[in-house]
Amino acid sequence: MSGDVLQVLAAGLASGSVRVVDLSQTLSPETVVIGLPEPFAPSAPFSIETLSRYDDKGPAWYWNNIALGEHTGTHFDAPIHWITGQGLPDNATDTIPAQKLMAPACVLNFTAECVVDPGFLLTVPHVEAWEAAHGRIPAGAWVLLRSGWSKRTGADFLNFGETGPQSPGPDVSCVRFLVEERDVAGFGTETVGTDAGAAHSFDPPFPCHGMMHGAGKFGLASLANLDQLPPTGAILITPPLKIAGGSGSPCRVLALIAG
Ligand code: 23J
Ligand code: MN
Repeated sequence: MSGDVLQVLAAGLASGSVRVVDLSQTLSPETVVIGLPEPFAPSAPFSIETLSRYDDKGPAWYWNNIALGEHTGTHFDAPIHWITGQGLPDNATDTIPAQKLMAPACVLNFTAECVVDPGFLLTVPHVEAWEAAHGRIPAGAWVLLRSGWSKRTGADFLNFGETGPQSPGPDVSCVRFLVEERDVAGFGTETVGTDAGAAHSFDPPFPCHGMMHGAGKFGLASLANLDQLPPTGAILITPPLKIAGGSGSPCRVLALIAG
């Protein structure tokens, strides 16, 4: 049975009827990292230094040293990232079961709303309206907020205003609903982190980190190409690097889509 499924998948990949969509941003020293206010520790930007490039440091080989924060660019948030998830079993990048790193995705498109309001908050009624059109979010599925944010570059990506960063994300009730009523795999977003830019002022603050990770659920940040995904039916492949005790890692997020 499962052999048939994989044969169908292999044939689909070979013929192109199953397509692989890359949901990752390119990592470079220009990759914008989250900016936390003092006294919080800043995350290092991505840096890269050539060791050798077919030269006297290595005549036949090219390679680089890289350095980066775990939460840089397109990345995966593990439950241990937040204090609420610190005591959970299998909560870090090296211990999350591999079986949990492939799951279906529901893509909620609120791009138009985010153009009008860059601080757009996803609410339970928004999710219910999406479900009325596309069906109930199944347990174990990713919920991805498609906002168009990945098209932003430079300062517009963090979008700092007078009250702090302005960027879309879920409100407190929506996160609680997705965790408690839908038992999602996690929440994914095109923005720098899973929480809305204004989430520092929510009650509780940073609900998408606190409540998702407290329930053993994951996050995906700085996703791209969500406009290439159907509302339902895509399968995401989201393995973080196997960092011992890691809180997350840059991730080459891939989506399989049919048709
Ligand atoms: C640390 C502190 C606050 C936030 C974050 C990290 C992230 O968004 C992240 O990348 O997990 S909001
Ligand atoms: Mn993160």
